[in-house]
Amino acid sequence: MEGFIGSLKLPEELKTLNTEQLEKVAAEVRKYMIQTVADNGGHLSASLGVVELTVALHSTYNSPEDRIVWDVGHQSYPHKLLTGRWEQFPTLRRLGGLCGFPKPSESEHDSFMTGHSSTSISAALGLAQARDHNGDDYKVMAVIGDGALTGGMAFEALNHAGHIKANMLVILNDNKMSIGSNVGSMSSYLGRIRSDPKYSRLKKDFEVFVNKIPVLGKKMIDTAERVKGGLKYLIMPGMLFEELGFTYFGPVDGHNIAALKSVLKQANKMNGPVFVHVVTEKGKGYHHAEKSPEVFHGIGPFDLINGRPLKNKKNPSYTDVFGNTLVELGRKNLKIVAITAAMSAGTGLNKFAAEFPDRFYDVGIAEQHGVTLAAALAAGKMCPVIAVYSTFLQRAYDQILHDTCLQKLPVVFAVDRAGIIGEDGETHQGLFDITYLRTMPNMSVMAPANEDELQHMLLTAFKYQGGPVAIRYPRDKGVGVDLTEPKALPWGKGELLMQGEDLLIIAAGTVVNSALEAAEKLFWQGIKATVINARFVKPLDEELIINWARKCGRVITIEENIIAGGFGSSIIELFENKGLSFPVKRLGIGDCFIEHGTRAEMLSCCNLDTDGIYKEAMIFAGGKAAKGVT
Ligand SMILES: Cc1ncc(C[n+]2csc(CCOP(=O)(O)OP(=O)(O)O)c2C)c(N)n1
Repeated sequence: MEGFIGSLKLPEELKTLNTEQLEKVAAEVRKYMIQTVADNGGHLSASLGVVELTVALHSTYNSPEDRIVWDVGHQSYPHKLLTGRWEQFPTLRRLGGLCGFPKPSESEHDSFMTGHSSTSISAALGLAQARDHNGDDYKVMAVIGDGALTGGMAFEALNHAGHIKANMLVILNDNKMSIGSNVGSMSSYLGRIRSDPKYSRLKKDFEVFVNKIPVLGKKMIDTAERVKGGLKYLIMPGMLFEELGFTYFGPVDGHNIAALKSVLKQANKMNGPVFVHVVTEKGKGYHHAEKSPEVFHGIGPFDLINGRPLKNKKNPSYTDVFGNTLVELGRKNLKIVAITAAMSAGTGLNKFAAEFPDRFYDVGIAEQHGVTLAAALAAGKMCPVIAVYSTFLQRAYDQILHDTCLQKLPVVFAVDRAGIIGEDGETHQGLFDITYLRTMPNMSVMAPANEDELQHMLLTAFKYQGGPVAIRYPRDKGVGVDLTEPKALPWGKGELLMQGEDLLIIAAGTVVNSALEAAEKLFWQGIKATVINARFVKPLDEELIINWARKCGRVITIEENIIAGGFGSSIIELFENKGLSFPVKRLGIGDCFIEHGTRAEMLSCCNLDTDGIYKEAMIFAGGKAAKGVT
């Protein structure tokens, strides 16, 4: 550990430093973070924006006794650096290395695991209540972004914490941005507090005015401090939070360590729930990130000097193909409306939003609301598509089941980042959607083997209109096939790709490609396999599957999903329903969470790459194979 920070015992000694020294710490943290993320990729903009806030927090509070809960957790890099993980930081997001999100098993300074948005206030409230039950005495705080504050859970928790007058601190890191520009009336309200000179002028004028009235003035301030609805509350910023039961401080410049420390000191003296409104700049201190905070929100390795990504994408990603195809379909079908929960760029909806702003909804980080909105749009005879990452769609389980499936409403679910996610790790894996979607009555589920098939599936889904349809596809670039004119696929039909009578391999999704390669390797070992691209996880192509199972006598299923309740399980259920019995080997993810690493590394760890499938198939078919045998 070099530099000034190298001479310090962290985080304790931060408390002994003056502002100038703390600024030095902030500068070193920022530099190291930029260098590391340039090498490893990661969430840079959000972390850059909270460097001073993190320094101020750790120089005011005693972590790990005092508990800091970082909402989403993508902004926790400075926290990691100041709490004993400096040396390990170059392993960030790498296989076996530091996680990109807070993780209690990684450090006692990470008080609660996060990754999904808007959970921090609930978590901090729970920790604060546990502290009180146990008769302990420490501080608990949530650091939440203005984007995360658009999520319903954040309001539920504010509502609860204010009501029970919990002793806790909520720090709003307001940088005007979600991943892209933040949306919604709460965001506009914060904007007014931040930038409307009327608020600050009124606040100042009021204080000057009342202070000029010797006795009455002091009394008025005191009264206004105590009495809700008093004059002060009518004109002070943050009134909404005051009305929810919080004492509001701010807005304070989140890059001014002295100002931050002073506000935190005042906040510390208060009893009950306190809300500190901190204004920061996303991407602060790295001019490429300041200029394009959205690009540097989550980025792969990049060139430090020019800020450009190092990897050149050759093939379009599944996300790109989805976005482009949707624009094409949207031009022909004016009923198509698209919904995102604050992931417009991530889900490829930017182009649709630009061309059809009236048919596009960014609902904020509100997956539950987004799904019910989509269901009701379908009830109103529109053709909604909601594009969501698999992991975040988990939030809306009940809205899919109760509001959509139950009424058989034709909503198209574009389930992006389905399968192994890669470097974001456990909190972001898309490994459960086949299970939770296929078990819902009326839901249909498709999984394309390649990017061209994704186009056809999207058109097929819009044409179907018999109920909700989900299409799941991975965070990956396409396999490089030609993109043809989208055409409707035969409903519920799979595709026979290779014929052999020793073994039936049925794969769902892009694992079809590895299955084919594995089958070729098996062929050279004398094992002739049939390979079926399932295309439909539900409804299954029963005829095709049963015919070939009978011919081959044993079946391997492959999916990028948990095995429990997944695609392979649906094949076993099919056989059981038909009174058939075949040996079935299900390849997928076992009963565990998958950590971070590259997508290729993790697919290999799970035996879902070509070698892994080949090895498993050899063993299942009675041959022998070591991984890597060609
Ligand atoms: C439930 C859920 N939906 C979507 C996301 C993806 N996501 C990660 S960060 C982010 C924006 C968060 O904005 P904000 O809270 O303001 O933090 P900032 O990045 O601006 O610091 C989103 C939408 C998520 N993590 N969780």
